[in-house]
Amino acid sequence: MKMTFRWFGEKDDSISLDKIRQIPGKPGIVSALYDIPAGEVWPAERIDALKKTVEAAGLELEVIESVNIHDDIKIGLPSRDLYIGNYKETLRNLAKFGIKVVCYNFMPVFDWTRSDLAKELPDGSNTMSYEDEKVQKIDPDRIAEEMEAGSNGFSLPGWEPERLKSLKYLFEQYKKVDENKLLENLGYFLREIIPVCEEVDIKMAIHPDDPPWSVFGLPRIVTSKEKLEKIINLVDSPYNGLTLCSGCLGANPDNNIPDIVRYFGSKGRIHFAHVRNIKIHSRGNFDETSHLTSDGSLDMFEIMKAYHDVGFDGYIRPDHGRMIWGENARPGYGLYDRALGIAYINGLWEAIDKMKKL
Ligand code: DNO
Repeated sequence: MKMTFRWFGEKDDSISLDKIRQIPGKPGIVSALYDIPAGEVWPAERIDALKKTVEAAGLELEVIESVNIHDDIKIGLPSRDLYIGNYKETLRNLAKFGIKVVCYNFMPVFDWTRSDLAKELPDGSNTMSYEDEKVQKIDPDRIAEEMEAGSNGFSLPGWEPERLKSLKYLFEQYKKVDENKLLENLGYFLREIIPVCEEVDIKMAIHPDDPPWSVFGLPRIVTSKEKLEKIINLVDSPYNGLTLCSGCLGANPDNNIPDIVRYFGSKGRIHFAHVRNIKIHSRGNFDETSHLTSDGSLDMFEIMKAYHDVGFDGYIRPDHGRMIWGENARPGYGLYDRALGIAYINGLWEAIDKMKKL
């Protein structure tokens, strides 16, 4: 596995590359051009500049999270062809700078959703939390404001203001899109772009829906093993793969994460692993926790063992962490708890590796 760490760029991250370089094992960087609206081409010069900044700090950039998909593609409007054309051009530009994996999601309108971005835990740390009843009661028009209000002044990935300007219009458009239609539209998109990915050697890695059930009545199609299977079968190519996020899928206790890792890992379809632990209080209600097995509901040893057993050699990163030791950072993306997560994941991996050789 190749360890990485998500970074939001020089202007919009409280954590410098110099600090990331000191994390044990020196992880690679996962980043994006966060200011470019979904649907637009990423200019080569901007990608070049990002790559040079990362490399000047002695680090590598091979994974992009995310190149977001324009809603017209998800809805299946005639204008999708223009946006798919732009996506292909972005992929070609990224390939020129050695990008190997592109993470993306296919969630209608909103990316991930939480009811609280800084819930205080008994130990004084704070974390992101999800209560289904609270979320489903929020007027969708107001959810963007609520997320922004709790974001410590940082922009939140997937909640870029320009995406949220036309909420009413988008909700209207999605009335015509059920799960089957959304899957069909994903198939259309993948059939167009995967040949380009094969040509330029970039692997696509779809991220699960977070949470893995419908929010505000919008359709969701990346929520379970069965649905992931449908997605990888839309185009049978190793370039059509997954970002396997343990905390997203694991929020539904019906999803057995080690089994899902083994199944898709042995098919060579997991290109990017997000390792996150969560504590499920009851169905639909959970807090994000430290990565440690004993702090959450997921067995991180079993998850890492599954990755090891299938010979996982893709990219991996610690996912959201809590805010600890007084850090003021983008919710989920502080330095300390994620660095602890890396040390823990590496520790599990080394132990699993060496125990097998005894
Ligand atoms: C939030 C992230 C998501 C994720 C996208 C992938 O912290 O998990 O924004 O990056 O859904 O496209």
